[in-house]
Order: sequence, then C-alpha cells, then structure tokens
Amino acid sequence: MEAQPASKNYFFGDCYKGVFSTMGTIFKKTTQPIVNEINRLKYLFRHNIFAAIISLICDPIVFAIITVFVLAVNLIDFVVLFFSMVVIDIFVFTVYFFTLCLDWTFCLLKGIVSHCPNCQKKFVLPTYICPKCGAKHTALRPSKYGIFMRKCNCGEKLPTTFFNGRQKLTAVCPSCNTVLKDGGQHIEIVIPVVGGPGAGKTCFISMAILQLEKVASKNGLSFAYSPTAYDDYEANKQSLQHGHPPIKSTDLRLKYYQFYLTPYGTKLKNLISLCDVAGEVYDDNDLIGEQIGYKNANAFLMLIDPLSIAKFRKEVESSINLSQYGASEKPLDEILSTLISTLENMRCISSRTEIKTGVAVVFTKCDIPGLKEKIGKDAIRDYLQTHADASVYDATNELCENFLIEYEEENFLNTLKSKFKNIQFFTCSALGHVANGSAFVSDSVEDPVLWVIDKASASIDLREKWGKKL
Ligand SMILES: Nc1nc2c(ncn2[C@@H]2O[C@H](COP(=O)(O)OP(=O)(O)OP(=O)(O)O)[C@@H](O)[C@H]2O)c(=O)[nH]1
Ligand SMILES: [Mg+2]
Ligand SMILES: [Zn+2]
Ligand SMILES: [Zn+2]
Repeated sequence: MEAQPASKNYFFGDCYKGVFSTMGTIFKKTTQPIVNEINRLKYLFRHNIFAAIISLICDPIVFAIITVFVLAVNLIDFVVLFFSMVVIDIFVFTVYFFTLCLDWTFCLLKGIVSHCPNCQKKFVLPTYICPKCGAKHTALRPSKYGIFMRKCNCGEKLPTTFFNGRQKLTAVCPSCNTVLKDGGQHIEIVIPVVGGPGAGKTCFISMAILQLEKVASKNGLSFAYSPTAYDDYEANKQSLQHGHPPIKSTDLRLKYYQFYLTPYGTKLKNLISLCDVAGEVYDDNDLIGEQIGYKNANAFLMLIDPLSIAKFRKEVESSINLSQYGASEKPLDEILSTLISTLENMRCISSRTEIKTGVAVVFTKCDIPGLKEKIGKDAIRDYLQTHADASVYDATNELCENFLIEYEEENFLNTLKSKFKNIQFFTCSALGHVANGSAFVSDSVEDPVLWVIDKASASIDLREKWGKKL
C-alpha cells in the first residue's frame, strides 16, 4: 500500500516498541542486585583482597540464589509478555482481516463501483480528502494506519469503511481528482450510446431521460437527474421542449449524462450514465481508442437511423425531405466494426470471443412515413395477430431482423448476432415529428434504456414489464 498521510496504528507499530522496552526495563531492574554484587566484589579486590576472598568463599550461595531468582523472574516476564503479545496480535489481526474482508465483500456483493465522468476510469475505492487539512488518502480502508478509523497527520480521525461513514467524506477520482458522487458509495452503470453523426444520439438521450422521469414510478423506481459539470441536459431539454433539435455534438470524448434510478425501498443508489459523443469519433480509430468508457461499459445502446441504410434511404428520398430528418450517412456496418475492434483491443479479447455486454439495438426516427407499417407499432400488432405465443419483444426482433435483411444489411446483422450474446431490438422515435415549431413528443424511448439497465443492474428487476426475467 502506498504510504498514507496518517500515523501508524498503535497495535501495528508502537505496541511492539512498548512491549520490548517494558521487557528491557524489567530485565535491567531485576539484574541490578547481580550487577551491584559484581561491582562490590570488584571494589573489594582492588582495595581489600583478603575481604574479597572471604566474601567469595561465603557468598556464592546467596549469589546463586539471587541469580536463579533473577533469571526466573525474567523468564516468567518473557513468557507472559510473549504470550499476551501473541494473543493481542491474533485478536488485532482477526479484527483487521474481518473488517477488511467485510468492506470488500460488501463492495463486491453490492457491485459498488465508480466511473469517473471525466477520465472514464473505473475503480472501487476512490481517493478520500481529509476534511480538515485536505490531505489525499489514496487507500482509506482497514490497514496498519487503523482498523475502523485512521488518524490523519493533521489529527483528524477518518472512518475507513462504508459501515462507519467513509462515504461522508469527499471522494475524488484517483486518476484525475474529479469529485465523485455519494462518496463513491453507489452502483454505477455506464451505457455508451453508439451511432454515427446525425444518428439521433443526443435527441434520444435527452428525450429518454425526460421520459424516464415520467415512467420511473410506474416501474417501482425512484428517479433523480444528477447533473455533471460537463453535460448539456438542461440546454437540450429546453430546446427540445420548444421544438428545436439540440445542436450537433462536437465533443470528441464521451459525455456522461447521469441520473439515479433506484428501486423503492433500496438504500444503495444506482447511478446510471448515458454517454454521448460526436459521431465523428467513429471515423478515427485513435480517437475512439482513447475512450476507455467503452471498455468499462455495462451495456450499449446502438442507435440505427433508418436513413443510414442506403436502400431504404433511396426508397424514401423522393417522398420525404431527408434534411428534415437529419439523415445520417455513416453505414451501419462501419460503426459496428469500429465498436467491435475497439472493444477487442481494450478488453484484450480475440475476434472469435463473444461479447457478453448487453446491446439494445434501437431503430430511432420511426416517425419517418412508412416505418410504422414495417417495424413500428402497426407491424408489431399485425405480427402478434398471427403469432399468438410471441411477445412484443419477440415480434420486434423478428421484424427488425427481417427489415435489415430486406434492405441489404445482412452483413451488419450477422456480425452483430455473432459477436454479441445479448441483443434486443427496439423501435422508437425520439422526437415524434420533424421540427415544425411545436414541442417534440417522444415515443417508446424509455424501453431500450430500461432494458439495458435491467440487464446490467442486480437490484432492478422489471420482469413484469418484459413478461420474463432478463
Ligand atoms: N423526425 C425525427 N428526426 C430526428 C429524430 N431524432 C433525431 N432526429 C433528427 O436527427 C438530427 C440529428 O440528431 P442528433 O441527436 O443531434 O444526432 P447525433 O447522433 O447526436 O449526431 P452527432 O451529434 O453529430 O453525433 C436532429 O437534428 C433531428 O433533426 C427523431 O426521432 N425523429
Ligand atoms: Mg449529438
Ligand atoms: Zn478521473
Ligand atoms: Zn488531515
């Protein structure tokens, strides 16, 4: 463990010094009569050799008794101190080990983890700041500096576990010092939203968060938006509510939009991050390779702008104004292969290894005329009429896969299905209509977000919504 700005605990340092100095003092005191006797004899030899010889003849019994007594006292002292030291040691180390394990097990079982919204790193134990002197404690856990509490160099006592209040201290990222929420005591779920320029990521994220706020309670969840210094949620929300789409993203680093979504009655909060980025990042392998948020992601939301499918775009371009729908031109399979190679590099996995992270594949902009009948609500209703056993989600999968095959995106579909183990298709419209001055009204944007959250979270279980346990 890195040296900490704290003093060592008594039982891990000064305790032994004390025991050894006590043993030394007892030894010194008890052997004093022997030393005195030797000094007396030395004196006699120098000044009165006759008296010295008499003393040597008469005193050996007394001398022997004193020596045996002294040795016995020291032996008893040594045995008592040694065994009490062993007992204290065993006790202290048991308490230390138990507390350390309890703290780690609590974090592990509950899935306590933090992701830095700035440098994107993931860690269980943040750095804690001493409230009195501002010193950084990089390993505030049970240790030689203290089992339950540690004393900072300034004298302030700091709790070393979540059980006795470590989370009340200010926690910062160990890598870039960004202040973290909840003192690091939360379950954090990070979900990058994947899609090319203009795919509809920013619209989707903003409208999904707005919608989640409305539907959370129906699903037994409490919702609270938690802004970071870097997000544009308020600005996007304002413009969307006034009928203006958000401005094009320019951030070449993942931007975390964070909110709490926690089942009622659960103390430990789920902090969810939907991560946005400018779609241009997918054009540059170096740039995307710097976004370690992908490596640490708990799930992915992959957005499909139907207009990025060349054959479909061609089919509708004469009947709609493509620019009104902000048509994305980046081919789907290029985005997918960039995502896959990024994950393979970051997670050090081979091209044949399946990725277990859940993916919701979301057809957005489904207000485009004609889509409702192909993959949207009308198509699902018709499908269910002829497939009585299928669920809405089975129907969506089947219809979306057929759509991709029909519009010559089989390559994309095959790669997706062969690489990712957990896939569910969704259809939605983030805006509900093209910009016409009236407020946008989203349709079904919350479902894919809830699906990936349910997949990734141990505490959120929406089986009633899906009709099965995910
Ligand atoms: N009709 C309709 N248009 C949409 C919808 N979602 C997005 N758009 C349009 O698509 C455009 C691009 O959406 P954004 O959310 O900014 O796309 P993005 O993926 O964030 O794009 P970058 O920031 O460039 O990466 C918007 O300006 C809207 O015009 C939708 O659900 N329906
Ligand atoms: Mg954007
Ligand atoms: Zn950081
Ligand atoms: Zn301090």
